[in-house]
Amino acid sequence: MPQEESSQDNAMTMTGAASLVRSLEAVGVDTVFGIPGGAILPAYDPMFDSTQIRHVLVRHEQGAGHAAEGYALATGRVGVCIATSGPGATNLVTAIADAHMDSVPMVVVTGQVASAAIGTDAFQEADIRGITMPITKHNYLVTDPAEIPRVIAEAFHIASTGRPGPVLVDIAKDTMQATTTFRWPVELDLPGYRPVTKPHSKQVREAARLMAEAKRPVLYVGGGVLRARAWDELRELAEATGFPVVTTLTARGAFPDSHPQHLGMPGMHGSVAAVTALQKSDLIVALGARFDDRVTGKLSSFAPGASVVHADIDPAEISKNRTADVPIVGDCKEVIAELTTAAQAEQAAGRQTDRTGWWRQLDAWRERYPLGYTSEGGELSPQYVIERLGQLAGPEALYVAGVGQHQMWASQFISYENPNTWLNSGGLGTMGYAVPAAMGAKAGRPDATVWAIDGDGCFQMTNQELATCAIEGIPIKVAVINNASLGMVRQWQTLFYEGRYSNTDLDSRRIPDFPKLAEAYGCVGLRCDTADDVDATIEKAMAVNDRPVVVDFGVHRDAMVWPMVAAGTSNDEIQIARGMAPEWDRSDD
Ligand SMILES: Cc1ncc(C[n+]2csc(CCOP(=O)(O)OP(=O)(O)O)c2C)c(N)n1
Ligand SMILES: [Mg+2]
Repeated sequence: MPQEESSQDNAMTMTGAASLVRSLEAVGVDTVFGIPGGAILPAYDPMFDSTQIRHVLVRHEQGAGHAAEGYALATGRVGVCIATSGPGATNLVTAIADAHMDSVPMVVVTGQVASAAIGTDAFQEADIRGITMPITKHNYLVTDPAEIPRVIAEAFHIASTGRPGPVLVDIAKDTMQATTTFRWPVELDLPGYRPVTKPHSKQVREAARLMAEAKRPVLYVGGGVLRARAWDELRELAEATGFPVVTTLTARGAFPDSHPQHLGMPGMHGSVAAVTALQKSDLIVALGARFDDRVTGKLSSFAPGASVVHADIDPAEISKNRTADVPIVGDCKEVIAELTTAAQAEQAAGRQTDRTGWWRQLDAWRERYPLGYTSEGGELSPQYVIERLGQLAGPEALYVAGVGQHQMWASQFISYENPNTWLNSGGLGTMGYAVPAAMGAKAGRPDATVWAIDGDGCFQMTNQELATCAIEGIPIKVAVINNASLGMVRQWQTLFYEGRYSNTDLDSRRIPDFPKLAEAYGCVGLRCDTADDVDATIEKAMAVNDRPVVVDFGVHRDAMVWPMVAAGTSNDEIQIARGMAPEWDRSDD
């Protein structure tokens, strides 16, 4: 980030709009996703001339927002989306909330009505700053064109440092039309914003002491480890301590699934070993995780015997849900590296605890209760489709899920070996995330194979971005796991509403015809309804690289996601199938 004093020499006279585009270029933006309209129109004119910035014209602003998220997660850079005032801006709200919940670095640029008209209910006026106040990390309303370079520099700095998140820059139309002076670099002066990255050494030592003594420890790894790009450090810590690792829905890929110390995903649809390891642990080392209700189940009964070391860059997360015995504020990359050093020092001083009994117990749980599924009635199993997709596309591909049963199966049945290969909407649970997020990921990483794994319900929320993908040359692949229903909601109706399927039947085997819809959008459309055809169909889809492909997999609608901890109940109540709890040995307790 440029920090030097500006010199008069590089001051140039131009419009606010040109200053905006120059500023975006100066922070290194190469791709933006958006749709123009009246209030943002001045910015679109100089953008037309930019040789550095590729503008991807989406079909709905929500698509621009999720595409910016996908771009950010796939590349590690800040994602950028742009929209006009009023409805353009409000269409971005879901994606902004999504990025906020999952700590995705994103800068959102919106046009605002002319400054004199603000507050008059002018045409297409919406107080987008007010609307997004609780779902942005920071936001700006710019009415002075001279501020544009500084605001853009700050927005990118704030979005990408500390705990990442979305930053909104709303710029009045007349501010973009006015003449101003563009100066770069700008000096960043943010006295109220200094994220603590370096952990307190006393806290690290205290954590290492607890770690050395623990008999039943677990490393509880959250998405913060990916945001901090701390996967190498995590592996070193895990191997130095020999602790078991669980990775949450947002952290899948932070630690290789094939690693012998990996117990899988904790939480509502986590593995028995991961859920139970946390539950029975005597020490939880939480790294960039936030004790989300989908992980803890009923909070008061979560891991009753565990002490907690909680490391996070955001002090507000620490002791928010579960009291931390050792709070550590800092960047996970630094914290984890220091924890490893401190843990090794404990070992060198001879302070070690024998954990063979704990590992015997963990191994027994995972051997006895591996993830699995049964094929029902000869119909295609959704889990089988997803498992084969993961095996055929391999661990270098990127997988982007929608929200629902297919998302949980994609998290469970694909083996993630590499960081940032699994993208999904964890915190907000946004149906419609997959297609546009996959588009953004593929735009950012054109050489990678990008598979969206979507539900038939989710797909119908944002599939219009297939037109964008086809026209802009962004050849994503989409596997629609078509159970003709809002499957996850249907599962809850099966379990908790006596099978009364109120408004969850989509009838989407008939309408719309997804392969035909794909063809209409300039994509290749394929269909597969039997297990025997799965491999050949995936291979056919893999062979298409000049345009997007959509595969409609017609699957069994009664397949359910297991294991499951019903919402609001204790993790002790985990079920491995309907009405079936694991059989705990007496010695387990
Ligand atoms: C925007 C939005 N609306 C509603 C929901 C509630 N919801 C969660 S999962 C789900 C069903 C998703 O259906 P589908 O995409 O077909 O996936 P499936 O569960 O069948 O795999 C619904 C309606 C949501 N998460 N997001
Ligand atoms: Mg469905």
